[in-house]
Amino acid sequence: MKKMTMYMEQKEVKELLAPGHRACPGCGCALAVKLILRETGSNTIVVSATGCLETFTSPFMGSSWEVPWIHSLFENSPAIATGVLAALNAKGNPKGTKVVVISGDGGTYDIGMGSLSGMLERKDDILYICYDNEAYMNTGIQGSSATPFGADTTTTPVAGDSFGKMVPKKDLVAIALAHDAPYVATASISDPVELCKKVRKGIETPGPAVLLILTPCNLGWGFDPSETVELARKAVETGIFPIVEFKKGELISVKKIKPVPVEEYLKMQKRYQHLFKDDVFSEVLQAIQKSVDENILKYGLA
Ligand SMILES: Cc1ncc(C[n+]2csc(CCOP(=O)(O)OP(=O)(O)O)c2C)c(N)n1
Ligand code: SF4
Repeated sequence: MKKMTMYMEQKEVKELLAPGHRACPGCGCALAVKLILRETGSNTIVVSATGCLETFTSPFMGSSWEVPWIHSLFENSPAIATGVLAALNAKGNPKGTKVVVISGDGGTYDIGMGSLSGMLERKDDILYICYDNEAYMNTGIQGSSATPFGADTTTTPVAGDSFGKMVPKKDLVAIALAHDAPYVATASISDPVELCKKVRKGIETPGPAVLLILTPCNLGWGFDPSETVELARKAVETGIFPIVEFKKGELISVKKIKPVPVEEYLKMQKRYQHLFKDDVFSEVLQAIQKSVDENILKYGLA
């Protein structure tokens, strides 16, 4: 806490996500975006795809955005951002305005993946941020390809032979690295100082940067709104959400942990409750712990 206060004291904090928006209490995404905008400052144009963020910040006749903001289609926020950047550059971009995309995991891992791939290939100087709540929350908690193995959603239900999501989450970090993105990192709302530093680095890196932020959703994951930050912290401490940072393809930092069993994280959420109700799911639990152990080894987290 002391660390955060010191960091915040160094800068003038002007909230660029105005209060009064319609996010659920305890929404991890709302907290993340507030932090992101503190770091980007007002000389920024934000593009957001359809999703919870767009919906809760822009009800008809209102907006919580204190920066220029464009709502794109669900599938094309990176392409829109490229157009905004091209327009800025055509006018010489005299103020050095930055372009930032903030999209959900459905908009990123699934429907906008082709558009993101194009943006990364073009080497556009854009910071792409995915707020990852691990499902399509705005339309009723449908599973996305960011939904983790074993999680219960409305389209990966626990019924019959199904134990929830039956395939693992896609690896967005690996996908971004495969495009030679010069800056690729993950962050958690449980460490706002680090999150803000990574936003800054992403903005300052010439060319495209990709930042993946885990943003717990109390409605979709099933937990008390007071536990949002604690849950985000537990995701990091177990190793299920590794905090890593790559520059020009090289791993330059990881957040070291003393790993706690992943069950401590899973048990906090209703979307995993079925795994603890019947021994038949013990193999699923073991498989989740095994994949977490692989993360820990892969990145040298412990
Ligand atoms: C082409 C298209 N398909 C489907 C939709 C319906 N839709 C609107 S928001 C949304 C879910 C967005 O999910 P995500 O990107 O994960 O953001 P979240 O709602 O979780 O914040 C969907 C499916 C749409 N708007 N456009
Ligand atoms: S459904 Fe989830 S992501 Fe959407 S506003 Fe509520 S808490 Fe936030």
